[in-house]
Amino acid sequence: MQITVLAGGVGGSRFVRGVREECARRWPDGMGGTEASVTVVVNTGDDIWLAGVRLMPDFDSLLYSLAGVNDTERGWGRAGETERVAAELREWGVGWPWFTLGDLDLGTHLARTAWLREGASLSEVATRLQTRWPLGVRLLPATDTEVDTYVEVTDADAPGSTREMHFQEWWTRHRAALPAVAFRQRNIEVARPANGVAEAITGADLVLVAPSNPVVSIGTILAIPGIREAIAETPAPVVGISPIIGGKVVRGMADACLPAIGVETSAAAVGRHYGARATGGVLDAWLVDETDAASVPALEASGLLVASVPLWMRDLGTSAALAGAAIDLGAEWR
Ligand code: GDP
Ligand code: FO1
Ligand code: CA
Repeated sequence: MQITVLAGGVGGSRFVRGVREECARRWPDGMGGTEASVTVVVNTGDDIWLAGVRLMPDFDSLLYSLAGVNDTERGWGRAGETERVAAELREWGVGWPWFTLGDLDLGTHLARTAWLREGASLSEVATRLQTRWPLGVRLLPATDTEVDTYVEVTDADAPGSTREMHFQEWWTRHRAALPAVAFRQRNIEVARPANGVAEAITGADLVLVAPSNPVVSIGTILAIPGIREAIAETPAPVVGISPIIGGKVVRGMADACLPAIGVETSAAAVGRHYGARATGGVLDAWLVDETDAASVPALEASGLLVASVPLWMRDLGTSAALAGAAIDLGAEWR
């Protein structure tokens, strides 16, 4: 069984941990692992050069979380982190005072940057980073091209005009509170899927769209030329999981992104936005929460196979149950 998941950071890592767990239960290899192979196509739109190092927030969230070395409270970075270097960088005025580069985390950024400077591609760097811990899944950056996201916001100082800032400044400094007019991924038009990404989609038995931010995580992956084509082509069922429950984002601030693309914060609106593959969209099936069951008939009329199940990933058990529901829905579609 080959499963390919499109994913962002926090929602993505909770879900992928569930997929890994459920695969080990359904397809055990007898050694506590799984015979299923899971590939995760990871959003790179949040990436940034800061203080001379390359950050990959969503990739690192998945890496640390699957390795079990993540800070579960903050949702990003390493457990047991210290911030001595960050304090020094602030004294030097390097980086952003509102953005913390932890000491352990900086080790990752330095290693990644060193390899990039030696000429390795981003996907080669990603492979090296994964050799440190047995993750049980393969992480692939969606593209090797730098496609950092910039946010166009209304300018409070100059009414009627707008200005642009890096997604990380908007997200962490302004906590996504400045109204976003548009999200732009630089150079996305010349980007290509990284080595193995298109094949992971066209060669899969099941493609899952994680309950990740539909605009700046999944939206970025889908905007890379070649990815939608691979999704259109794959014989595998494509099953998405709503990141919205009862009209609210479960964690995070994705609701600050949806208005910029004209999509309402609801499971039904996001499902319609992704659309049915039969009509040029990316999904065959869509999982909504039990509390959104009333939206099922209308969504089914739009050509999607829809089921309602508990979508809250509170712990490994609930994440694995959600992964199981997605696998079952894919099997039903066939
Ligand atoms: P980010 O890159 O760290 O912002 O994380 P993602 O893009 O992977 O996911 C963010 C989305 O995950 C948010 O829109 C949340 O609504 C969603 N999310 C977080 N926890 C849960 C959960 O337990 N269940 C569901 N269905 N969605 C979740
Ligand atoms: N998020 C914050 O809110 N504040 C930070 O200082 C911060 C630092 C940081 C450093 C490395 C990294 O990989 C992620 C970091 N994040 C921080 C999380 C990140 O800004 C966002 O949550 C994601 O990019 C959205 O997915
Ligand atoms: Ca992200």
